[in-house]
Amino acid sequence: MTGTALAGRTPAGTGTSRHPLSGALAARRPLVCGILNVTPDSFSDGGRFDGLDRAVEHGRTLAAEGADLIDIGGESTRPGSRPPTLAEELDRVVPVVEALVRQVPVPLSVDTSRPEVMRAAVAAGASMVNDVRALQRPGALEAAAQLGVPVCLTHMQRSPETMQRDPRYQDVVVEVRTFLAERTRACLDAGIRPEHLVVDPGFGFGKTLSHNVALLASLDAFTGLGVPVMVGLSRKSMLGQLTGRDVGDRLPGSLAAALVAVQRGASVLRVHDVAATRDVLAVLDAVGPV
Ligand code: YH5
Repeated sequence: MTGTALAGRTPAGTGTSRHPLSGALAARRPLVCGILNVTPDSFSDGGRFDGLDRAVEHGRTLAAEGADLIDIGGESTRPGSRPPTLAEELDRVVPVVEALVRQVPVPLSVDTSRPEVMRAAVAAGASMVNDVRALQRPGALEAAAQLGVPVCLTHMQRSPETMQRDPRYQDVVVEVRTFLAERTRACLDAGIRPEHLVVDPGFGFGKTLSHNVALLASLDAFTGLGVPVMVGLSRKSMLGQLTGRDVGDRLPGSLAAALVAVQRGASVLRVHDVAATRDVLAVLDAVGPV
């Protein structure tokens, strides 16, 4: 983990103020990123947060539970899902960012692959971009570089529509690490500051259970890239496959996965259950480094 990771909230490298995330990363404490889905079909909550008020209320809850940041997403990347139109995605995400930025003292991240949504969300107050397509869409890399905010790059094989149709790798850890190294290089070449980069192996994004388990077991392979590692394991199907539990009963599996991830070097945990995850980290912290 780099000491200055995620420093600098001010646009395009103009200012000297530090990103609110940088202190926690410098303190070597794993960060908890709360998930705020603003999709009508939001898989983990049955679409309960389809209205603006409910989404904002849930964001306030995540902050009150101790989230270090809140990731707001308007595209369902559930396997087989079809993407929203640009207008739909903007309509879902931007009002939530606008409202929440005034109500919570926590930095907001936008989970999007579209440059237009990145720009609109940052203009509305978001201070990080989380892109499961690792800034590969036309214009996304340039938009992120211009915005001057921290960026999370995630690995995905193919697209959400097709990614779970027979995913294959020669060596999943090597291939995902190589991809993330290439995208990190592309970001640096585009002028994104190294301390603004985070990488994520993309659990569930074009991976079988054995691919996901191999990535979790070898997570320390990604810390060698020299930037913080984020993981999104919370409630995912790999935990359903390992435990036999439906999505609503995956909290114990999610907490075990979070613990393993931190012990193998994860710096940011993207989770639904912020309070419970904080409890795991409190116990881990009392024991000290592995
Ligand atoms: C991620 O891993 N994932 S959206 C299926 C589930 C539960 C949750 C029911 N955005 C990631 O959260 N961003 C998403 O099973 C992400 N890393 C990063 N950086 C999918 C999701 C989910 C999918």
